[in-house]
Amino acid sequence: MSAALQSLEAKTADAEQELTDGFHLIIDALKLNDINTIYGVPGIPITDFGRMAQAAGIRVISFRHEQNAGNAAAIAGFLTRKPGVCLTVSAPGFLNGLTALANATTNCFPMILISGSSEREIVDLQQGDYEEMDQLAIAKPLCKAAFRVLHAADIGIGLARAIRAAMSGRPGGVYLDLPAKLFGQVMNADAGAKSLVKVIDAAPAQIPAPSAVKRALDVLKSARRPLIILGKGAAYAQADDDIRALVEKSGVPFLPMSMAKGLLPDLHPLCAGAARSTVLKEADVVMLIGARLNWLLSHGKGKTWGDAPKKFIQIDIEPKEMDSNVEIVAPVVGDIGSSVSALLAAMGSNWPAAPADWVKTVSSKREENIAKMAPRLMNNKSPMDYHGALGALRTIIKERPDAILVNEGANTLDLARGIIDMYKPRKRLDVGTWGVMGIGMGFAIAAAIETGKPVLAVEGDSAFGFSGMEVETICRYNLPVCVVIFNNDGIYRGTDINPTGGPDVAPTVFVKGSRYDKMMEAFGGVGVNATTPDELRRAVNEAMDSGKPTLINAVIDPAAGSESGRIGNLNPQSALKKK
Ligand SMILES: Cc1ncc(C[n+]2csc(CCOP(=O)(O)OP(=O)(O)O)c2C)c(N)n1
Ligand SMILES: [Mg+2]
Repeated sequence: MSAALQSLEAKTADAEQELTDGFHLIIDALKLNDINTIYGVPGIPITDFGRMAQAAGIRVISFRHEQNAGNAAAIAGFLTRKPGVCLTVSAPGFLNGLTALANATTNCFPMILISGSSEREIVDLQQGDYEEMDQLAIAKPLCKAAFRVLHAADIGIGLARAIRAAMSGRPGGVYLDLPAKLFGQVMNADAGAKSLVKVIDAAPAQIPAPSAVKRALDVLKSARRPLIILGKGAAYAQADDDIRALVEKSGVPFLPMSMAKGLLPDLHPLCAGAARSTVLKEADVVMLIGARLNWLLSHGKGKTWGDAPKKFIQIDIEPKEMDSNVEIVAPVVGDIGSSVSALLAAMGSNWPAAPADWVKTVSSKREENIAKMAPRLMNNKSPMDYHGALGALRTIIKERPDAILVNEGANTLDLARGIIDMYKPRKRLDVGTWGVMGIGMGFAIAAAIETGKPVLAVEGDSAFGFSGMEVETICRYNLPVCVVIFNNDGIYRGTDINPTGGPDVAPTVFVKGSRYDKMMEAFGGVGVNATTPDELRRAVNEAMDSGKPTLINAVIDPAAGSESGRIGNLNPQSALKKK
């Protein structure tokens, strides 16, 4: 062989070794940005990608339905302040993930939905490709940003844009469309490595203007009945020490929204959680920290807010949030961490304590309400009512404040929120802004994976049904998740009847006497049927001690609940007489 030919062969071999492709570039780009877990469901065109990602050391958690994988990614984003990634196949898998993406955006959780997609040439001519769908166009209105990558050389930039969009400003969901052809595209390995981007300072601090801080403090100082409302934005910010310092330095009673519970302990002397209606009605100055005046706060007006004139101070990273429902007299636009620390600094060392008579009014009301509830929580009825069962779970969380509580349902949600005190930040994960059913198992799985802490999922029997098949996933990964199903035979109550007397049951009623615990046993987990608070307490403690996947069927009196839990007033009423 001639020397020239030999050298040509060597060069060709080198060149082959120095190729990379779409599969590897996506994996390298994720790892470069410390994204080490993917939640998803395999299939064309992303099956091999999942295998390669696992081989490269990324944890790939496979679900039974993309909506649950998407919810897992979303709550991973909330817990870690890094975008959670959900990976799906094209059209139907993408659509299954989309509800979670939209929900993440509504709740301001950073998440990236990555979906494989079919051949652009065929999709765009609508020639009927395998799983044909213009996914980018469909995702766009439901998330913060949507991108498609067509060339391997753009993977680095594509992922960088997705990460920045998900995390910066108000966080939210991002869609990243990866057509099948992209995965196999090859390019020079060196050029590929150089094309990757490590995102620097993905959520840059947004410092509030000093004049805005001063204005806010002037309003707060003028208050006779001040109130601080903490939203899940405040929990997301992980500025726990400063938020606590702000509350304590000001001496102002605080009301935590559902997922902000535990930011300061619910038993803190300034917590107004058990005096909610009093403080909303009577406060004259309300400082919102990472909380929006949406339906959950009755839009800041109407009966809930009483007749006393109100002034609102609002701290939010999104300027458009200001004046969205009522006038905000002191907008503070900035990230929560920077804003709270600026407020603290500007308060100085001799900030006057909040008016003592107001603080006393709030704490008396709170003690009165807590005392009223106490005996109901100790009842040992069988079948259980909500209060008896939740009384048991409340003690368990008190003894295990590090456990994460996932919660969905109607009565099961509203009563658990009020009854189970939280002691630490970001330990309560629930249905959020939309009140969506179906977050349960996805949230529970991601909470266990991201934090390593035990998880207690308190689920209405209807709520559980939306993601129930994932108990197999919980068993497969042997996660320390204890699911308690409040089984009252249906939605709100199990007692409705079909007025026609026909064979179909009423639309809100399920099979009576169901044994959800047997589902868990089918996959090798522990199943328990609990009929009294004592049995329930014992079973949950055992599950939390052992860390074994457990499902407890808690038998609840079908007549115990009320229509829509606490929000029955939102149901439209017929003006016609009931027939
Ligand atoms: C995706 C979705 N579908 C439907 C609803 C309407 N919905 C609200 S609560 C609920 C279930 C309530 O029943 P359950 O979980 O058993 O709780 P319970 O009140 O019986 O304790 C439903 C279906 C919803 N919120 N989200
Ligand atoms: Mg129910």
